[in-house]
Amino acid sequence: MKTQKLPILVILALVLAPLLSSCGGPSKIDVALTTYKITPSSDTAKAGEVTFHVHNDATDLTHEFVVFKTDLPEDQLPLTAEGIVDEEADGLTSMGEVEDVTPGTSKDLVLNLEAGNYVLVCNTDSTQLHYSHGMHKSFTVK
Ligand SMILES: [Cu+2]
Repeated sequence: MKTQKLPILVILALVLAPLLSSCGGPSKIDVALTTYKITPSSDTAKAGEVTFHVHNDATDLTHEFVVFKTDLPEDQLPLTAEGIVDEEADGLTSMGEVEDVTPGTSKDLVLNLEAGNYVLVCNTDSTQLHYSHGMHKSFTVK
């Protein structure tokens, strides 16, 4: 009996180890902001703690970074009368944001995200309406 149990345990360990290591641990996403584009290092993350390391690579404008949980298409979020994304509207939930990321600087945003669909947005209206100028990117948490 003992001689048969041991190989099974070894096989279980070999199968489980990679599974466990792939589902634990926080995700870290680098997010580059430029005028007018958001470029994350990955468009997916694992559910749990996600750190967005947001850096403004633009030389001209200050940007911000907002994470919305929503099933809406990234370019069809509800807008306010002023033309920015309506953060209070039905169909989306603001999960958190960093504001006033000046050119050449960075800020970290640490969020606890469940599996689902998200949209990353710059919702600034300085000079132009940044969202309407393309500062949005869909993001999936699995
Ligand atoms: Cu912006």
